[in-house]
Amino acid sequence: MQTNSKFMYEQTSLGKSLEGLEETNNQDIIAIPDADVTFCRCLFSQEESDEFFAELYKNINWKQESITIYGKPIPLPRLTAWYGDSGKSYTYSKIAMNPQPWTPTLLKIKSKIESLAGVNFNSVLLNLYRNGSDSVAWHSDDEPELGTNPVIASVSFGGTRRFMFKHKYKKELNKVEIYLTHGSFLIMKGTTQHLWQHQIPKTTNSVQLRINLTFRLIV
Ligand SMILES: O=C(O)CCC(=O)C(=O)O
Ligand SMILES: [Mn+2]
Repeated sequence: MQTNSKFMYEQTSLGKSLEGLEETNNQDIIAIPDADVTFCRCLFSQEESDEFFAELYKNINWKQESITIYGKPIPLPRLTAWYGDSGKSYTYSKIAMNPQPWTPTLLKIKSKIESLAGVNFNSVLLNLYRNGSDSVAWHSDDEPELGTNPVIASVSFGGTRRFMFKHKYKKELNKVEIYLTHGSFLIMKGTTQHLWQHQIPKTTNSVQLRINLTFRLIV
C-alpha cells in the first residue's frame, strides 16, 4: 500500500446534477420511486474527512476476501473489513464474517450518523477501493440478518466514485447515479433494498483511493 501522509480530496463537487433532486440544507432527498434515499454531500468537513481517511486507511485490518465460484476462489475486487458488537456475525457474498471490536474512530463516525439515521447501528462493513478496477457488483443489502426494510447508512472518504441504482423489476425505470464524494453520507431505507440494486462500477478514469463504510443493524 502507498503511504498515507497526504490525502487531499475535492469535497465540493457533486460531479453531476441529478434529475428529481430537491436540495434542502445540504441534504438532498433523491426522488426514486419505490425507494427512500437521502444524500448529504458534506456531512464531514474537509479536515475531518482527511483525518478519518488517513486513520482508517492505516489502522483498519483490511483483508482480501475471496468467494468460491464452481470450486474456484475468486478474490473480491476490493479490500474489506467488518467491525461491530461482539456476537453480531454476518454472511456477505457467502463469506461469514465475525466482527472485530469497534475502534475509537469508527465509534466517532457512528455516533455522528446515528442521530441523522435514527438508528443505533451494531456493525459496519468497510470497503477499500484501491483503483478504478476495484468495484462492487450489482446487489442489494438484503441479507436475512438485516431484517425487513433495513436502514443502511453509507459514509465515503477519499476519491469520488459513481454509485448506481437499478430497479429489480421495473425495467422501464432509468438507472439513478450519485457521485459519492469525500465526507458524504447516503442513507437508504424503506423498500430500497427489496426493490432496487446498487453497484460501484469499475472505471477507466483515474480515481483516488476510496474508503466506504456501510453501517448496518443486525437484528
Ligand atoms: O462503496 C460503496 O459505496 C457501496 C458498498 C456497498 O454497496 C456494500 O458494501 O454493500
Ligand atoms: Mn451494498
